[in-house]
Amino acid sequence: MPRLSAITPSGPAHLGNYLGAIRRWAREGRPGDLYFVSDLHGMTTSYHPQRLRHRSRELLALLVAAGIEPDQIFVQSDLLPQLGPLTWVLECTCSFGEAARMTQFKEKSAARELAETPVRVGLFTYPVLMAADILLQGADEVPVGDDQAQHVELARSLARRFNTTFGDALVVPRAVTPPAAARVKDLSDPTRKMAKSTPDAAGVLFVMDEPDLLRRKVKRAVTDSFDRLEYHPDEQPGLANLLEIVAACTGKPAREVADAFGSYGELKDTVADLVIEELRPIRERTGELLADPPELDRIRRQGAERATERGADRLSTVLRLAGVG
Ligand code: AQP
Repeated sequence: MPRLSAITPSGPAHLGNYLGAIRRWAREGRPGDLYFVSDLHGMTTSYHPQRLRHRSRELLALLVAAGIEPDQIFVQSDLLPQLGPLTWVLECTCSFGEAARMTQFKEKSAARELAETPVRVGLFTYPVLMAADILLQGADEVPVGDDQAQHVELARSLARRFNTTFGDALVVPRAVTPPAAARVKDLSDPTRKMAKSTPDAAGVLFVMDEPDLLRRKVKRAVTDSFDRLEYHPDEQPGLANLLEIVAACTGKPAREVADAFGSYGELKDTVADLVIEELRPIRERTGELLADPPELDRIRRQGAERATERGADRLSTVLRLAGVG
Protein backbone atom coordinates (compact mmCIF):
# COMPACT_ATOMS: atom_id res chain seq x y z
CA MET A 1 0.00 0.00 0.00
CA PRO A 2 1.44 3.39 -0.90
CA ARG A 3 2.33 6.34 1.24
CA LEU A 4 1.21 9.62 -0.34
CA SER A 5 2.92 13.03 -0.03
CA ALA A 6 2.37 16.31 -1.86
CA ILE A 7 3.91 19.68 -2.50
CA THR A 8 1.82 22.73 -3.45
CA PRO A 9 3.07 25.12 -6.14
CA SER A 10 2.17 28.16 -4.01
CA GLY A 11 5.61 29.59 -4.86
CA PRO A 12 8.99 28.30 -6.02
CA ALA A 13 10.49 25.46 -3.94
CA HIS A 14 13.01 26.54 -1.31
CA LEU A 15 15.76 25.01 0.79
CA GLY A 16 13.25 24.07 3.52
CA ASN A 17 11.07 22.13 1.05
CA TYR A 18 14.21 20.41 -0.21
CA LEU A 19 15.87 19.49 3.11
CA GLY A 20 12.62 18.93 4.99
CA ALA A 21 10.73 16.95 2.36
CA ILE A 22 12.03 16.39 -1.19
CA ARG A 23 15.51 15.14 -0.26
CA ARG A 24 14.00 12.80 2.30
CA TRP A 25 11.43 11.49 -0.19
CA ALA A 26 14.24 10.76 -2.67
CA ARG A 27 16.54 9.14 -0.08
CA GLU A 28 14.16 7.36 2.24
CA GLY A 29 11.01 6.74 0.18
CA ARG A 30 9.81 3.19 -0.49
CA PRO A 31 9.36 1.93 -4.06
CA GLY A 32 5.53 2.11 -3.98
CA ASP A 33 5.30 5.56 -2.38
CA LEU A 34 3.61 8.33 -4.33
CA TYR A 35 4.33 12.04 -4.65
CA PHE A 36 2.27 14.67 -6.38
CA VAL A 37 2.31 18.34 -7.24
CA SER A 38 -0.91 19.62 -5.67
CA ASP A 39 -1.68 22.41 -8.13
CA LEU A 40 -5.45 22.31 -7.41
CA HIS A 41 -4.69 23.11 -3.77
CA GLY A 42 -2.77 26.15 -5.03
CA MET A 43 -6.06 27.67 -6.24
CA THR A 44 -7.71 28.09 -2.84
CA THR A 45 -6.31 31.60 -2.38
CA SER A 46 -5.50 34.23 -5.02
CA TYR A 47 -3.06 33.00 -7.64
CA HIS A 48 -1.76 33.76 -11.09
CA PRO A 49 -2.69 31.07 -13.70
CA GLN A 50 0.53 31.22 -15.77
CA ARG A 51 2.66 31.26 -12.65
CA LEU A 52 0.75 28.27 -11.23
CA ARG A 53 1.33 26.33 -14.45
CA HIS A 54 5.02 27.24 -14.57
CA ARG A 55 5.60 26.37 -10.92
CA SER A 56 3.80 23.03 -11.24
CA ARG A 57 6.06 22.16 -14.13
CA GLU A 58 9.15 23.31 -12.28
CA LEU A 59 8.18 21.28 -9.20
CA LEU A 60 7.57 18.18 -11.29
CA ALA A 61 11.04 18.61 -12.87
CA LEU A 62 12.55 19.21 -9.45
CA LEU A 63 11.09 16.03 -7.94
CA VAL A 64 12.52 14.03 -10.84
CA ALA A 65 15.86 15.89 -10.60
CA ALA A 66 16.02 15.08 -6.89
CA GLY A 67 16.02 11.38 -7.76
CA ILE A 68 12.40 10.30 -7.18
CA GLU A 69 11.32 7.72 -9.75
CA PRO A 70 9.16 9.44 -12.41
CA ASP A 71 6.49 6.73 -12.23
CA GLN A 72 5.94 7.61 -8.56
CA ILE A 73 5.13 11.25 -9.37
CA PHE A 74 2.07 12.93 -10.87
CA VAL A 75 0.47 16.35 -11.17
CA GLN A 76 -2.86 16.55 -9.33
CA SER A 77 -4.83 18.39 -12.03
CA ASP A 78 -4.02 15.62 -14.54
CA LEU A 79 -6.42 13.50 -12.46
CA LEU A 80 -9.28 16.02 -12.57
CA PRO A 81 -11.55 13.64 -14.55
CA GLN A 82 -11.37 11.21 -11.60
CA LEU A 83 -10.94 13.66 -8.73
CA GLY A 84 -14.03 15.69 -9.75
CA PRO A 85 -16.58 12.87 -9.33
CA LEU A 86 -14.89 11.39 -6.26
CA THR A 87 -14.74 14.79 -4.54
CA TRP A 88 -18.47 15.23 -5.21
CA VAL A 89 -19.31 11.82 -3.75
CA LEU A 90 -17.20 12.63 -0.69
CA GLU A 91 -18.77 16.09 -0.33
CA CYS A 92 -22.11 14.28 -0.22
CA THR A 93 -20.68 12.01 2.50
CA CYS A 94 -19.26 14.85 4.60
CA SER A 95 -21.40 16.98 6.91
CA PHE A 96 -21.14 20.76 6.87
CA GLY A 97 -20.23 20.74 10.57
CA GLU A 98 -17.39 18.32 9.99
CA ALA A 99 -15.88 20.50 7.27
CA ALA A 100 -16.43 23.65 9.34
CA ARG A 101 -14.41 22.15 12.22
CA MET A 102 -11.18 22.18 10.22
CA THR A 103 -8.78 24.34 12.21
CA GLN A 104 -6.76 25.34 9.17
CA PHE A 105 -9.87 26.72 7.47
CA LYS A 106 -10.81 28.66 10.60
CA GLU A 107 -7.34 30.20 10.83
CA LYS A 108 -6.91 30.95 7.13
CA SER A 109 -10.43 32.32 6.68
CA ALA A 110 -10.14 34.48 9.81
CA ALA A 111 -6.88 35.96 8.50
CA ARG A 112 -8.47 36.67 5.12
CA GLU A 113 -11.56 38.24 6.65
CA LEU A 114 -9.32 40.49 8.73
CA ALA A 115 -7.58 41.57 5.55
CA GLU A 116 -11.02 42.01 3.91
CA THR A 117 -10.08 39.46 1.25
CA PRO A 118 -12.87 37.13 0.05
CA VAL A 119 -12.72 33.58 1.40
CA ARG A 120 -13.14 31.09 -1.44
CA VAL A 121 -15.50 28.12 -1.12
CA GLY A 122 -12.54 26.09 -2.38
CA LEU A 123 -10.64 26.96 0.79
CA PHE A 124 -13.54 25.47 2.75
CA THR A 125 -13.91 22.31 0.66
CA TYR A 126 -10.26 21.61 -0.10
CA PRO A 127 -9.88 19.08 2.76
CA VAL A 128 -12.52 17.00 0.93
CA LEU A 129 -10.47 17.26 -2.27
CA MET A 130 -7.47 16.19 -0.21
CA ALA A 131 -9.48 13.18 0.98
CA ALA A 132 -10.20 12.38 -2.69
CA ASP A 133 -6.44 12.62 -3.48
CA ILE A 134 -5.70 10.09 -0.77
CA LEU A 135 -8.65 7.74 -1.31
CA LEU A 136 -8.38 7.64 -5.11
CA GLN A 137 -4.79 6.37 -4.90
CA GLY A 138 -5.66 3.90 -2.13
CA ALA A 139 -2.92 5.34 0.10
CA ASP A 140 -2.91 3.80 3.56
CA GLU A 141 -0.33 6.13 5.13
CA VAL A 142 -0.13 9.88 4.75
CA PRO A 143 2.96 11.48 6.32
CA VAL A 144 1.89 14.95 7.49
CA GLY A 145 2.76 17.60 10.05
CA ASP A 146 0.37 18.63 12.82
CA ASP A 147 -1.31 21.23 10.59
CA GLN A 148 -2.55 18.54 8.17
CA ALA A 149 -3.29 15.68 10.57
CA GLN A 150 -6.91 16.81 11.02
CA HIS A 151 -7.44 16.66 7.23
CA VAL A 152 -6.18 13.07 7.10
CA GLU A 153 -8.52 12.31 10.02
CA LEU A 154 -11.38 13.67 7.88
CA ALA A 155 -10.32 11.44 4.95
CA ARG A 156 -10.32 8.52 7.37
CA SER A 157 -13.84 9.30 8.65
CA LEU A 158 -15.20 9.76 5.12
CA ALA A 159 -13.69 6.47 3.91
CA ARG A 160 -15.14 4.61 6.89
CA ARG A 161 -18.55 6.23 6.45
CA PHE A 162 -18.66 5.47 2.75
CA ASN A 163 -17.65 1.84 3.35
CA THR A 164 -20.26 1.27 6.05
CA THR A 165 -23.06 3.15 4.27
CA PHE A 166 -22.60 1.95 0.70
CA GLY A 167 -20.16 -0.97 0.74
CA ASP A 168 -16.45 -1.60 0.97
CA ALA A 169 -14.60 0.38 -1.67
CA LEU A 170 -12.08 2.63 0.03
CA VAL A 171 -8.82 2.01 1.87
CA VAL A 172 -9.03 3.72 5.27
CA PRO A 173 -5.91 5.89 5.52
CA ARG A 174 -4.06 7.10 8.57
CA ALA A 175 -1.76 10.03 9.25
CA VAL A 176 1.81 9.10 10.10
CA THR A 177 4.44 11.39 11.56
CA PRO A 178 7.28 11.86 9.09
CA PRO A 179 10.78 11.26 10.45
CA ALA A 180 12.29 14.38 12.05
CA ALA A 181 13.89 16.65 9.46
CA ALA A 182 15.37 20.11 9.36
CA ARG A 183 12.83 22.90 9.87
CA VAL A 184 14.46 25.74 7.98
CA LYS A 185 13.60 29.29 9.09
CA ASP A 186 13.39 32.49 7.05
CA LEU A 187 16.84 34.12 6.98
CA SER A 188 15.38 37.62 7.44
CA ASP A 189 13.02 36.60 10.22
CA PRO A 190 14.15 33.36 11.87
CA THR A 191 11.08 33.26 14.10
CA ARG A 192 8.99 32.10 11.11
CA LYS A 193 9.61 29.16 8.80
CA MET A 194 10.99 29.56 5.32
CA ALA A 195 7.90 29.51 3.08
CA LYS A 196 7.23 29.53 -0.66
CA SER A 197 4.59 32.23 -0.52
CA THR A 198 6.51 34.73 1.64
CA PRO A 199 6.15 38.07 -0.18
CA ASP A 200 9.69 39.21 0.70
CA ALA A 201 12.09 36.73 -0.92
CA ALA A 202 15.23 38.15 0.75
CA GLY A 203 15.15 35.52 3.49
CA VAL A 204 14.13 32.58 1.30
CA LEU A 205 16.75 30.41 -0.44
CA PHE A 206 15.00 29.11 -3.55
CA VAL A 207 16.29 25.87 -5.07
CA MET A 208 16.49 27.57 -8.49
CA ASP A 209 18.36 30.67 -7.23
CA GLU A 210 21.77 31.18 -8.89
CA PRO A 211 24.78 30.58 -6.59
CA ASP A 212 25.62 34.31 -6.39
CA LEU A 213 22.12 35.14 -5.20
CA LEU A 214 22.15 32.32 -2.65
CA ARG A 215 25.45 33.66 -1.29
CA ARG A 216 24.12 37.24 -1.07
CA LYS A 217 21.00 36.08 0.79
CA VAL A 218 23.06 34.04 3.27
CA LYS A 219 25.44 36.97 3.84
CA ARG A 220 22.47 39.17 4.75
CA ALA A 221 20.95 36.60 7.11
CA VAL A 222 19.89 37.99 10.49
CA THR A 223 22.12 36.80 13.32
CA ASP A 224 22.57 38.66 16.59
CA SER A 225 25.14 40.46 18.69
CA PHE A 226 26.24 37.56 20.90
CA ASP A 227 30.01 36.95 20.72
CA ARG A 228 29.91 33.21 21.17
CA LEU A 229 28.75 30.91 18.44
CA GLU A 230 26.65 28.43 20.36
CA TYR A 231 23.46 26.57 19.52
CA HIS A 232 20.60 28.22 21.46
CA PRO A 233 17.47 28.08 19.25
CA ASP A 234 15.33 30.15 21.66
CA GLU A 235 17.82 32.92 22.42
CA GLN A 236 19.63 33.01 19.08
CA PRO A 237 17.19 31.76 16.43
CA GLY A 238 19.10 33.31 13.51
CA LEU A 239 22.36 31.67 14.46
CA ALA A 240 20.61 28.39 15.31
CA ASN A 241 18.97 28.38 11.87
CA LEU A 242 22.35 28.70 10.12
CA LEU A 243 23.83 25.97 12.32
CA GLU A 244 20.85 23.72 11.53
CA ILE A 245 21.41 24.27 7.81
CA VAL A 246 25.07 23.24 8.24
CA ALA A 247 23.89 20.23 10.26
CA ALA A 248 21.36 19.19 7.59
CA CYS A 249 23.95 19.49 4.82
CA THR A 250 26.75 17.67 6.68
CA GLY A 251 24.77 15.13 8.69
CA LYS A 252 26.36 16.33 11.98
CA PRO A 253 24.35 17.57 15.01
CA ALA A 254 23.81 21.36 15.11
CA ARG A 255 25.20 21.62 18.64
CA GLU A 256 28.50 20.09 17.49
CA VAL A 257 28.98 22.07 14.30
CA ALA A 258 28.92 25.36 16.27
CA ASP A 259 32.43 24.61 17.61
CA ALA A 260 33.93 24.64 14.14
CA PHE A 261 33.41 28.38 13.54
CA GLY A 262 35.32 31.38 14.91
CA SER A 263 33.10 34.13 13.50
CA TYR A 264 29.73 34.81 11.91
CA GLY A 265 31.52 35.63 8.66
CA GLU A 266 33.18 32.22 8.59
CA LEU A 267 29.89 30.49 9.40
CA LYS A 268 28.02 32.35 6.66
CA ASP A 269 30.71 31.50 4.08
CA THR A 270 30.39 27.83 4.99
CA VAL A 271 26.56 27.94 4.92
CA ALA A 272 26.67 29.56 1.47
CA ASP A 273 29.20 26.99 0.16
CA LEU A 274 27.22 24.05 1.54
CA VAL A 275 23.84 25.28 0.27
CA ILE A 276 25.24 26.08 -3.18
CA GLU A 277 26.79 22.61 -3.48
CA GLU A 278 23.74 20.86 -2.03
CA LEU A 279 21.39 22.55 -4.50
CA ARG A 280 23.68 22.71 -7.56
CA PRO A 281 22.95 19.24 -9.01
CA ILE A 282 19.21 19.61 -8.46
CA ARG A 283 19.11 23.09 -9.98
CA GLU A 284 21.14 21.98 -13.00
CA ARG A 285 19.14 18.81 -13.62
CA THR A 286 15.85 20.71 -13.15
CA GLY A 287 17.09 23.29 -15.66
CA GLU A 288 17.92 20.53 -18.16
CA LEU A 289 14.48 18.98 -17.81
CA LEU A 290 12.74 22.34 -18.20
CA ALA A 291 14.79 22.93 -21.33
CA ASP A 292 13.52 19.65 -22.78
CA PRO A 293 9.71 20.07 -22.89
CA PRO A 294 9.02 16.83 -24.85
CA GLU A 295 10.88 14.79 -22.18
CA LEU A 296 9.12 16.57 -19.32
CA ASP A 297 5.75 16.14 -21.08
CA ARG A 298 6.50 12.43 -21.51
CA ILE A 299 7.32 12.05 -17.80
CA ARG A 300 4.19 13.96 -16.85
CA ARG A 301 1.96 11.94 -19.17
CA GLN A 302 3.38 8.66 -17.90
CA GLY A 303 2.87 9.68 -14.25
CA ALA A 304 -0.70 10.74 -15.01
CA GLU A 305 -1.45 7.45 -16.78
CA ARG A 306 -0.10 5.38 -13.89
CA ALA A 307 -2.02 7.37 -11.30
CA THR A 308 -5.22 7.22 -13.39
CA GLU A 309 -4.89 3.44 -13.73
CA ARG A 310 -4.36 3.12 -9.99
CA GLY A 311 -7.65 4.88 -9.25
CA ALA A 312 -9.85 3.70 -12.13
CA ASP A 313 -11.38 0.53 -10.62
CA ARG A 314 -11.80 2.14 -7.23
CA LEU A 315 -13.66 5.11 -8.69
CA SER A 316 -16.02 2.93 -10.75
CA THR A 317 -16.81 0.86 -7.65
CA VAL A 318 -17.48 4.03 -5.63
CA LEU A 319 -19.79 5.44 -8.30
CA ARG A 320 -21.61 2.14 -8.71
CA LEU A 321 -22.11 1.74 -4.94
CA ALA A 322 -23.20 5.37 -4.67
CA GLY A 323 -25.86 4.72 -7.30
CA VAL A 324 -24.50 7.01 -10.00
CA GLY A 325 -22.46 6.84 -13.18
N1 AQP B 1 10.78 25.75 6.18
C1 AQP B 1 10.63 24.44 6.02
N2 AQP B 1 11.53 23.58 6.55
C2 AQP B 1 11.39 22.25 6.38
N3 AQP B 1 10.39 21.68 5.67
C3 AQP B 1 9.48 22.50 5.11
N4 AQP B 1 8.38 22.26 4.34
C4 AQP B 1 7.80 23.44 4.03
N5 AQP B 1 8.50 24.46 4.57
C5 AQP B 1 9.55 23.91 5.26
C6 AQP B 1 7.94 20.94 3.90
O1 AQP B 1 7.79 20.97 2.49
C7 AQP B 1 6.75 20.05 2.10
C8 AQP B 1 5.83 20.66 1.10
O2 AQP B 1 5.10 21.67 1.67
P1 AQP B 1 3.68 22.15 1.12
O3 AQP B 1 3.83 22.59 -0.26
O4 AQP B 1 2.65 21.11 1.34
O5 AQP B 1 3.25 23.33 2.03
P2 AQP B 1 3.92 24.15 3.15
O6 AQP B 1 4.43 23.31 4.26
O7 AQP B 1 2.89 25.15 3.52
O8 AQP B 1 5.13 24.80 2.35
P3 AQP B 1 5.65 26.28 2.35
O9 AQP B 1 6.94 26.24 1.65
O10 AQP B 1 5.61 26.89 3.70
O11 AQP B 1 4.64 27.04 1.41
P4 AQP B 1 3.47 28.06 1.73
O12 AQP B 1 4.10 29.41 1.67
O13 AQP B 1 2.50 27.85 0.61
O14 AQP B 1 2.88 27.75 3.06
C9 AQP B 1 6.05 19.63 3.40
O15 AQP B 1 6.47 18.31 3.72
C10 AQP B 1 6.54 20.62 4.43
O16 AQP B 1 6.61 20.07 5.72
